[in-house]
Amino acid sequence: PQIRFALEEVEGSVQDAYAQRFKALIEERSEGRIKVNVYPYGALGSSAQLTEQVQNGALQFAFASPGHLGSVVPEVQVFSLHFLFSDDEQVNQQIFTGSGELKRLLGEAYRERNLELLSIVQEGWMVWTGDRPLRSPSDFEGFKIRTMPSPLLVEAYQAYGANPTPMPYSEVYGALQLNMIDGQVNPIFAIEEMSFYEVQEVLTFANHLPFVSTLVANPDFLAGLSESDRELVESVRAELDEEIFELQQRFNRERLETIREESDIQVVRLVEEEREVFRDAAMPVRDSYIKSAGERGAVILKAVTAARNRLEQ
Ligand code: 6CS
Repeated sequence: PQIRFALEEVEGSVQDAYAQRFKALIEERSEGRIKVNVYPYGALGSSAQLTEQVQNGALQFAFASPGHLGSVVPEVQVFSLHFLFSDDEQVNQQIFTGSGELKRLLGEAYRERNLELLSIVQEGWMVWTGDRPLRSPSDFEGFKIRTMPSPLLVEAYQAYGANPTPMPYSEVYGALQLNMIDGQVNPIFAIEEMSFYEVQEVLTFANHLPFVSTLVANPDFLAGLSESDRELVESVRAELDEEIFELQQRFNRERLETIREESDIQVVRLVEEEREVFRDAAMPVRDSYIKSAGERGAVILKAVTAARNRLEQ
């Protein structure tokens, strides 16, 4: 069997590290019977196009970030809700990877759209970059921020008073450089490797949302594997959950150092009272989530809240 595995991120990214480890472990443990080819961002198309290619079987594996998937699988926009998840990455890791409800419910929603959800992969806190500090919604007044296209991300920034502007990842650097947008939002490792920090003045940490991607596979491909190959894929996938969680923490820590060495960018960390104002402003988006994701969305929201409360104790 052959696995064509496409990424939404460039070489050196968290997704690339994931895919390289996946390839090494699968090829080694299958003694070369399963071959994995990795395609970094840019080789095969935009995030939306990669998802279509997994759905129609042209690709066997890909990353599909909820920020790009919201109009295909509305339920996945739970990962677009600001301040819903814990402030503690470890707690979120347990919510995402445990045998919990979240993955099971989302898995159903994915399957209905001919996608097999394999893993929920945390890649670090979303950080706002801009030409100014973003300490309160008044700072967002008239601020043109590039977001991923999921409708509820757009709605959250509208609630803060900003002008959200979705565009493909590959166009963000140029748009910042030409001042077509004032800022964007992504984890630190991405801000470093995409060079966004070169054309921005300030990094604002609100820890409002962990960046999450999902590993998806073509369901017919998985069903066509022998039982032992399917078990191999499953065991490697499970093993990588923990390994990549630690790796992303290291990437984000080290690359913040790199950014600080290579630029004089200002770093702002919001205090609790400042975060509170954003949290209040973002609350109505949860109603929109239930409207778009329906009954199952309501159950997902409850399950996340319950898991968070339980794990934070
Ligand atoms: O902002 C984006 O569109 C992208 N950001 C990251 C960190 N990964 C994939 C996603 O497409």
